[in-house]
Amino acid sequence: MVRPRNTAFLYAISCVSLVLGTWIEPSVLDACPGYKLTNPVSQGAAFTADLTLAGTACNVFGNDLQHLTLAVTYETENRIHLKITDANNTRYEVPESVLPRPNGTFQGSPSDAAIQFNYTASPFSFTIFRTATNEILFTTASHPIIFEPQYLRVKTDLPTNANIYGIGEHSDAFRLSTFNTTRTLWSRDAFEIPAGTNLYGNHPIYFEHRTTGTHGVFLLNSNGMDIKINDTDGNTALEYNVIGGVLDFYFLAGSTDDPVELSRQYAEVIGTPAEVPYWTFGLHQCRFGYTSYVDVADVITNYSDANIPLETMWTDIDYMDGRRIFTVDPTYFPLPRMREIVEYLHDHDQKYVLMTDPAIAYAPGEGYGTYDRGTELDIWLKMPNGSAMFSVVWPGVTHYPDWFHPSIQDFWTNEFRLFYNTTDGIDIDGAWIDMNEPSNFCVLPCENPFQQAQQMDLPPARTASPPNPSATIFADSSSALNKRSDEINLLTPPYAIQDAAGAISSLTSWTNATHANGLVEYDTHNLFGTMMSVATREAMLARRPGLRTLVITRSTFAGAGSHVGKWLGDNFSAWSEYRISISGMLGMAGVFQIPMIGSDICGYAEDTTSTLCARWAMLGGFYPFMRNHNSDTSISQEFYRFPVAAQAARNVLDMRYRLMDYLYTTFHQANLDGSPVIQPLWYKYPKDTATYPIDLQFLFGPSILVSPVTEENATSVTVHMPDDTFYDFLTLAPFIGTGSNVTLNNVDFTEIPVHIIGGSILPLRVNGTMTTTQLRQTDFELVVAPSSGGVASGSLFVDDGVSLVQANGTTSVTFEYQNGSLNVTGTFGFDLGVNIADVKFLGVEQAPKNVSVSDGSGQLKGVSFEYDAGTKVVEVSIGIPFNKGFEVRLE
Ligand code: MIG
Repeated sequence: MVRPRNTAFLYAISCVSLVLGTWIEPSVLDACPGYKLTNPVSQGAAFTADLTLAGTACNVFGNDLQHLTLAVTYETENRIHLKITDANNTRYEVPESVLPRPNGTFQGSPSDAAIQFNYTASPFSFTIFRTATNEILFTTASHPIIFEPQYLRVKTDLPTNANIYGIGEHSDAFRLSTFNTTRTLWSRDAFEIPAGTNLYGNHPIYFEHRTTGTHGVFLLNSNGMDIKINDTDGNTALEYNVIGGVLDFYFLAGSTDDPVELSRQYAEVIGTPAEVPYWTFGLHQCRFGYTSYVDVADVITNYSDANIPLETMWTDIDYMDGRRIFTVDPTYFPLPRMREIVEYLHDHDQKYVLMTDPAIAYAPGEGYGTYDRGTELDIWLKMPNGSAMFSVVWPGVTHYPDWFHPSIQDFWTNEFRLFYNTTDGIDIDGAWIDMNEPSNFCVLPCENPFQQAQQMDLPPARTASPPNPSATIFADSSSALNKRSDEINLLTPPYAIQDAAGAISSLTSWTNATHANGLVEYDTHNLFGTMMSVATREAMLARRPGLRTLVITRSTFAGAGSHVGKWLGDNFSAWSEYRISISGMLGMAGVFQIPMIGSDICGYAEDTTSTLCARWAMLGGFYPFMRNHNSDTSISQEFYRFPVAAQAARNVLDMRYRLMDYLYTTFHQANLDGSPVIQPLWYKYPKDTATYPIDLQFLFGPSILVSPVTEENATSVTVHMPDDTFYDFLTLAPFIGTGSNVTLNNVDFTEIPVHIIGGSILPLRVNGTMTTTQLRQTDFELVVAPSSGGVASGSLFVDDGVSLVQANGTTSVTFEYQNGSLNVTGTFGFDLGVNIADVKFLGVEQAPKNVSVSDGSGQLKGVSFEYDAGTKVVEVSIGIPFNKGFEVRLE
């Protein structure tokens, strides 16, 4: 395959020798002495003790620490915090500034808590068990704890065939295999997101589901680690192998019957997701390789011409001058033209997002303001000798900003303000941040970054002919912490994690690089992306005070979702990648609390096909973050390039637009309490064992089941329909699930099977619009989809969609349906300014004789209704302003 050198180069770096990490006989580790517990002190919800090495040190990867301390706190009824640290020395811990800890002490007695801690003193081991069932959820009884300077090991037994989810970021099945699975957590620029390898983000949390309940285990640790799950001779176990920090566990009880409770409990620890602006749920279009502002303008126009609602246009690093951040290329992306694009977009209620990378070009004496100001403030990540670390990224030789530097926020905010402003800059609406693992093209030993940059032709020269500077680009406006002692090896630690890039400094920052506060990259590497995320969000908020923003990042750590959204990185255009994107989304939105998530629609690397792109448009219509993005060397794939994909996009965007307030309400709930925006089927049907491995169907919010076609050329899909009542989203006809597989046939390339789950009431917009601004001016219609028991409920949250603190008031509506009567109640503090057009009652067996509608002021006259015996739908036309409660009765 012949490819331009940059991409070829990326392939090369992604294929660097796969280092297998350190392998050691499990029996050697199990022969370690472990610890002996003494001085136990119990005080209400808190327990502390000393741990002393219980025999001859095994010194597998360094010397066993002699003295540890154990602290166990019941923080809430559902959460136990267990921490084991060095008794004599302060060790690195994830700074509170990056991940603030929850506080709280459970006021009841431990036996009243949902889960309890128990221990054996000698040799020391502990168990966490569920009070209601006495089941052991976590136990170290069979495997000694090992605590060495650069190697921590904790191993718990699991049930055979345990259902384990999480421990990402990964591109494997959502339910992790219990055979020979190693999840390495170490941020990596992972081109083509290979299965079984460490990817961009790090989330050391797992959910374990049993028919008897769901619980979670979070290890708050940012050091590199391998988490291994294996079944040896029928004994399944999960083992943490961590190369630094402390053992800081949060055990979450979850629930015996509602897995979603566990999501909420995890959010109590790491924070609930940030609210995003309403407009961010529209379609985003991007690609790497738009050659000039003309390409960008054309895409905007072409979407409009194709009648596909494009909400947000993006531009990748192409716009930069020599790929330097906060600059524009004077010929290909000159500032006046960029401003013209922004003005055009804003005039049409559309948005613009630009890429900002972390690495800053090394450019002394060249008048590059960003470099000069950074140097002046000395905000660079440093080598142990105090000099700024060099890396090689797109602009050539670069420095990385030190996100722990006391001046970094001021610097970053100022750069954003200087470049991304309304007066003489580019007034972006959202920020896209990439390469923040951080990625480095410099290949170890990286002795001469200058030479490497030159060999790689960085920054690359432009090959397209320059646009005509005087031509018009828009025809008309028709549409729409702690220093390390010397014996610590920061570059090649004794236990080698299975980093697919090789050595832990390979293709990233040197792990001995030092931050302004003395912390080393060895400990904080996995935090780089999240820290850049927070700084970027702050910079964006400072530009438009009081308004929410959108920041989409590639690298994340636990807690990132409270600040930003994420995309799933460099996938490629293949059906397997289309399928695995669902698992990726389930991980991020379902477990890791990063609901603003999506995968590059139609595929990033390689060439898409019309049918893949069509199917992916529809699947992407049910990603919370819906963006079509493409690599620089792939064929064009904007939806309008293929008639079938264009129609698919129009169809799914209509569904998505109608559902947008439902999605927005779901996000609002997530922001309030961590309720998941995207769910695996088993969250809803926890006793249905057939749902446990499913990761090709998913719930979009609490009430919508999406079952995409998953095979190339197929127009049917065999899916699991739980024992419940469903309704087709488009025909509204009932579908009775029996807890078995069903084949859905005749699913055209422009269709996607979507069902409403019985028991729901959906507030839909009637739509017919090209932007979310227009959408918000269209009426609502309610769809009442009763359960088999004849009841349904739902809710709606509306505010201005943009202000941080709901400055213009809020409207919260509750819908309840039973005994043929729909009750709508709520507070209407935000003026919706639209009507309730109609209410549709689904699954009605017989035509009602009469339908009455009343609001506070009495019965409405002249209400008409229609019954469709085929679909069993009663449609009641209403047409009253949606500014107060009302009742609809089928009689
Ligand atoms: O080295 O900015 O994942 O979305 O198009 C590649 C160019 C750098 C990687 C991102 C991809 C983006 C590309 N970037």
